[in-house]
Amino acid sequence: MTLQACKGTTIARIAITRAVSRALEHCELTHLARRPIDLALARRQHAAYEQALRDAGCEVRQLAEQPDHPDSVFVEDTVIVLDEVAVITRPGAASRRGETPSMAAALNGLRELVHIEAPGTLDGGDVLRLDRTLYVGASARSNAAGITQLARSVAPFGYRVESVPLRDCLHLKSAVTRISVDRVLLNPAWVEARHFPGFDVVPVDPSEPHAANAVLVGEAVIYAVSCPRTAEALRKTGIDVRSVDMSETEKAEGGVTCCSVIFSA
Ligand code: CIR
Repeated sequence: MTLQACKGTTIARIAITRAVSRALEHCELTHLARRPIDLALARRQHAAYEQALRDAGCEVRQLAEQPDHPDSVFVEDTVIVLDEVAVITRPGAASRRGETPSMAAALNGLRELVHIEAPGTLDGGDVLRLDRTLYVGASARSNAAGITQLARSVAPFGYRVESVPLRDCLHLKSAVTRISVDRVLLNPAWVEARHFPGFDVVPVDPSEPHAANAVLVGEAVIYAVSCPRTAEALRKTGIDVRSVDMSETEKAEGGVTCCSVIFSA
């Protein structure tokens, strides 16, 4: 599938997702209390999310359900895909390490693969790519050894890695994501704006701490309905916000970015 992207180039995009695990209710939780999850609703919402990806121009490739891996719908954490290479992570939560082999298999033939090795840990949710810089959240999930291994893996391709301190949130992309060619959406209570020079910073509405997580596809921004005030503010600045209801995966501490891995074909 192709789409007309900004600046007149035609880009084909693949979005890898994974069917929601029947074990989702047994997910890892760090900052939230456990609440009942409606699995059937989670699956319907996930299907609508995949449709939003298609509507934004992605070819969606859904990986098979992993019944024994509660958090496996959150594919973002298992890999960082760049144009030149894919880095298969070693997730910080031991319960999630069995999610990576099938992601590696899905990318085989599409990218050269490298792997984060023990004692390194790295979650893809901590890696925010802004052009040739990979900002990595120094979170409880991504350790110094993992960040160093990432830096070594991508340096030959001209990427720089910057470690970014965080507070009170799970991943860097809980706190900041890109919403246009020159803007990032950011929660100043969780990460400092000064780490992202060269980008205009749009703060979340203070009443919506989880509002900094957005998926940019071309010029469309896929965004959770749970953050209506920030969504309205983004729309007022001309951003094409595409709302999706993620209430059930949000109970598992997932946002919109973590349910897909998007890259150029
Ligand atoms: C976890 O704690 O690993 C999952 N319950 C949530 C992961 C969300 N991933 C992400 O934001 N990248």
